Amino acid sequence: SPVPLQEGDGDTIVHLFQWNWDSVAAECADFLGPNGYGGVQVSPPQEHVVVPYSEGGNYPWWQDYQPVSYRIDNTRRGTAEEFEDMVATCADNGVRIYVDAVVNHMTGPQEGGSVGSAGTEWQQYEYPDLFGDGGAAYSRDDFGPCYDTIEDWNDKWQVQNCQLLDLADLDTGSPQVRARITRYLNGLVDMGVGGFRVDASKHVPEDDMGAVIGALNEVPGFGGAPHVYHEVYGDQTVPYTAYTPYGQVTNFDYKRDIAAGFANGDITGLTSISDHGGLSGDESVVFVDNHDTQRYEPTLTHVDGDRYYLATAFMLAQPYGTPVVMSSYDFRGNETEGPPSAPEDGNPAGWITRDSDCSTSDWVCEHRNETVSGMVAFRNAVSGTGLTERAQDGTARVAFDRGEAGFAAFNASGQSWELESETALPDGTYDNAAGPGSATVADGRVTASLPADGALALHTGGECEQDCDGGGEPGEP
Ligand code: LAG
Ligand code: CA
Repeated sequence: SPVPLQEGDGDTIVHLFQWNWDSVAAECADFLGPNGYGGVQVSPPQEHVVVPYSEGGNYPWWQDYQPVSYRIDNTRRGTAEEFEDMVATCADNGVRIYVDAVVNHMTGPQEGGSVGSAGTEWQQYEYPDLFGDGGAAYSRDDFGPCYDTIEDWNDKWQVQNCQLLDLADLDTGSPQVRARITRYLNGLVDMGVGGFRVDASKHVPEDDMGAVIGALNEVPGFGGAPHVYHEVYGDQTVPYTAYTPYGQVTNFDYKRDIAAGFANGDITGLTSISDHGGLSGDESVVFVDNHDTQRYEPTLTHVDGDRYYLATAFMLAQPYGTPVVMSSYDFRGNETEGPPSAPEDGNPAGWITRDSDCSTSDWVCEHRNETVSGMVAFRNAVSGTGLTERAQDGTARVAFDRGEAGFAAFNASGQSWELESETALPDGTYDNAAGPGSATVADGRVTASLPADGALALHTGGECEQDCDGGGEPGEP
């Protein structure tokens, strides 16, 4: 059965939303590997529809969620060769690639069909060449049994068999359909892809999902089964736990709790909760926002600045769940807007994604924020330890130990916090992994001043050797 990354590996995943393959590869080598990230969730790699116009959006990002075939060459993010190079380069740097696997459906109607990104001609319910070798197709009988839109979301049969957003719903009960999905996924695994974020899992009947996941090969290099997490908006009709036999699940209850808690300065309850949505931490993938919520329910995103990064730091500091850090491009308020594209580069249609560049405002690069990347190191240093709460002040301030390996404090308020707390961290002076400055532990106590919306995070291995980066708050006792 699928296993999460082993303890001691970095377990933090970053979703490099819409990054092209060359840019992901470069980021693995330049930043992610050296900073202790364990994985990258990439956008769907299979051939997709091309939608040249849509309510002001330019080739919307959501093209990728409408597969036309399972060919991985010539998507908006690059060629098959570039994809394979990326997987290898990331693996060399200890970073797993997680593919966003769209297996519930193919395309919407898109006004009667068209040509996909790799040139495949398609109609809704007719996809003539799934692997580019002329050997496998989907036709109308591979879909259904329901060909209508999901209308009653309280009816589990409809949710799993009818059409999400009018997208042609695959008959995943069919052995032939399962075999094709499995061929697609195992082709990626054999290439070294280390895991999957399964799109719209809730819309695939559990037994069908179990059959597909159970047929996955072992990952060369990393070893073991791929690490799988399912996208499930758990509710009373289809609970999260329906999918926990087949991997982890995206815990939207945790997301709501942490995003609202930090937005409202009400965070002290977040340290003690070991159950969000009826899931244990081992069963959960956790996040503050994702590519959908930052558009459709943006409680807390990079747009909110320090408070958002503080929430992300908290998620990384605490032990519940496997964290996914969102990394966005700036869609400037237009939720359909595609990623920055490069019509000039041998790309007449204009939908090939430009290389990511964190020094421009087009790419937000939340994962490079110093608080976030520092907390990835903190998380790796305290891996396997429990959480012991050490201090609270009102509802917006809390501090805790992670075993004897780390101490972290969070101030989700607009005023600075003069903190004095007990800690099990050994005496010494430590760099602040969550921001500028350093702090000293003496006689089992830490004293520091946390600025508004600031955090302090100290860990073993982060002792100041000769000079800490000095000055700056939070600072010396
Ligand atoms: C997901 N998880 O279960 C993705 O996280 C989410 O981003 C996907 O929706 C969805 N499931 C289907 O894979 C995205 C956009 C939708 C878009 C859809 C297909 O949020 O807006 O739908 O991808 O491209 C678009 C239009 C719809 C239309 C549909 C079919 O917005 O109005 O019905 O295409 O033509
Ligand atoms: Ca389905």
